Amino acid sequence: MYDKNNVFAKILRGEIPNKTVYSDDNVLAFYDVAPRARVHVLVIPRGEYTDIFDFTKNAPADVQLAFWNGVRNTVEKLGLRDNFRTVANTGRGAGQSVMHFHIHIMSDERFSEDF
Ligand code: DGP
Repeated sequence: MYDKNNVFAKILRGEIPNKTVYSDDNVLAFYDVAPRARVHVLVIPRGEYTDIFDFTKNAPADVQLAFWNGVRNTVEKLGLRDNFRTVANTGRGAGQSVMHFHIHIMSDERFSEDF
């Protein structure tokens, strides 16, 4: 069940400050407070969804489309067109610590040498 007191809900309500990268009616993207890459940004829907299962099962199709458009707009704004990773940790066991659906966008010069 969605907890309205999770930190991202507080960020969406303006109760906790954030460094915004991109914002629109459906999406907020902001820098991760504990970056694990040269660029580390989180993209979240404004609606109340706990994880990727909840979001893809219960969010209306237009909201889901708007979310992915927001992800792309964020990537374009960061200038990361061909050098980034996306991660959606799902469940405590997989390291999800904030139970509001979010996508990590991470980029580091080393990525191009990894593959
Ligand atoms: P996850 O482990 O996938 O649930 O990722 C949650 C991320 O949220 C984690 O990388 C740290 C970040 N985070 C937690 N609290 C805050 C906060 O108050 N502000 C910001 N900008 N990021 C936060």
